[in-house]
Amino acid sequence: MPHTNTIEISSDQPTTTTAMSFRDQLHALYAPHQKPGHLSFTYGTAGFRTLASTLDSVVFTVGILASLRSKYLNGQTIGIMITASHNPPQDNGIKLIDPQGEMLEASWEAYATKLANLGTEEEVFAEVERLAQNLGIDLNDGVSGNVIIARDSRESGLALTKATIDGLKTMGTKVTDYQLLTTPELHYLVKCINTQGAYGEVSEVGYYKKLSTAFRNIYENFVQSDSKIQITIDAANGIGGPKAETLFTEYLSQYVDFQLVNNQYQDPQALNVGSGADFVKTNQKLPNNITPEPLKLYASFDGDADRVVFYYVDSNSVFKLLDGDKIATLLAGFFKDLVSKSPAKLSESCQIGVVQTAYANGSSTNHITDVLQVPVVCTPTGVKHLHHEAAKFDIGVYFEANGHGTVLFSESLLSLLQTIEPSTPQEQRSIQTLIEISNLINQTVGDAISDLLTVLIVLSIKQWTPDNWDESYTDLPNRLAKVIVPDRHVFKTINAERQLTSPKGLQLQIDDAVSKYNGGRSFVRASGTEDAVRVYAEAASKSECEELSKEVCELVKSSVGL
Ligand code: G16
Repeated sequence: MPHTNTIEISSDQPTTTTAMSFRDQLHALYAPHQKPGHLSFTYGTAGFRTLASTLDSVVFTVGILASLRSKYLNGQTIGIMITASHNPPQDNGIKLIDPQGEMLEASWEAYATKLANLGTEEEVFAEVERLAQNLGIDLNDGVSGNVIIARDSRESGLALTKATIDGLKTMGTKVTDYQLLTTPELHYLVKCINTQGAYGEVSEVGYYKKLSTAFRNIYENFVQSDSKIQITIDAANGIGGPKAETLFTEYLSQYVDFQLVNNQYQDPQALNVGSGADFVKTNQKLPNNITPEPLKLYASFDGDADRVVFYYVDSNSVFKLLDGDKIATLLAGFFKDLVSKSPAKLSESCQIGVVQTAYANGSSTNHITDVLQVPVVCTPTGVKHLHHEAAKFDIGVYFEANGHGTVLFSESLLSLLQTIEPSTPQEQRSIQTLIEISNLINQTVGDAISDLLTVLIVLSIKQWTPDNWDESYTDLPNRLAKVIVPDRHVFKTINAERQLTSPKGLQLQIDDAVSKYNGGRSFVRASGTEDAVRVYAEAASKSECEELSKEVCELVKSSVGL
């Protein structure tokens, strides 16, 4: 039986005593985790991410930083996820989760980068003392921080977890190792712990129960169908597979007929290979091992199940992608409708907004602003940026085109929903649906499993087939390419990553190229998770889009002498 639904807690006790000082503990633990001299690291789009074999020293320092962060926040629990998400099997990474389940506060990313690049024990000690002093943290108060840690299914995950725990031990931090989880499950648990269970029960079972209860309540009250929902999921051979299997088998089998493909999570070499959300979105084609039936819905997760894309083949067997933009438009339209059918006190005050990045297809942005008449905000890539913008709305829908995203409900809206009096059955229905969806969607971070359930339930309520969903607007042909350059950090951007300021002159050349193509748009930015520069292009026709993409890729290469 695969390791699926149980959380194993290796220790809920302090991993070490606080009797020894930080200096002594660091001295005792540092030597095996010294940084190799020739390497340098940056806290990128989603934490540190690179070849797993180079990450030991980094995760050790992240353990120290997480301890400081927890102490700084008066002992609130911080999450540490060991994952490289969509990256290939040989990579790994680490990211920190703040107390409400959100990504690490941006100002601390610089501290993380600084610590990760120090080469000696003395330097690490001095930097930690300096940080502690600047931040008002008492290293010798005998009060330990609190951290929970988990990992995806990568081969390197266990060793990196141990190295991280060594970093935590230097400060006597209490750590609970939840072992194999999806990234969003860990975000959920962090929030549950810090809200003393108000967000949900502090366990993986609690996560399944929260999602499945909301799904069941909506299905039983608002879905009119005699047949079960059908879905096939490509799990990218990652940890989302066994988790989805548990949820659907043990909690939702009455409502959903599911099929899992690419579910070999115990074979780490298969992770994300020919499968998964990134493969499907980037190549705009089916993953391995799916033989599609026309007009049936399929979904792909990524390696740690924090993003999802959908697709189907039409009656002419043409592949059609339903990506993050399509999810955003589906949900924004659904909420707009529900809010308009709510009591006036709610419909007149509730601000709905959508947050996208430069990768959003131009047609989706037009559809949201012109047809749905919902405001759109554009941020740089990275859920950490989108999340903060979405929190400014009462219902903030945020999705990156690659399938990362969720919906945030403001506290004021949630309390209004609890107290407002409906005067018609339709108003009652709208209020109830909004309440249940706020429980169904994982508001801490984009979550492939929770997003999947939300999309399935919305489609069922609307009685929409995949092509009904797809019809709302037509994507402009688009292409996302990668260019490998000697140093991607020379590519610097402004204006939510839509314009380059470096290399000098390149933006003008791109603008020139774009102006030649009907409906053309293109931008270039350095990836924060892979050693590559990403080139996005869209244009009115497929052939123009391909040409524009090629032209801009060539410009990128020649700008760095390739
Ligand atoms: C991470 C981030 C996403 C981002 C993606 C690609 O996703 O969480 O917000 O869109 O990286 O980023 P970049 O273009 O900078 O490489 P994941 O799924 O890899 O954790």
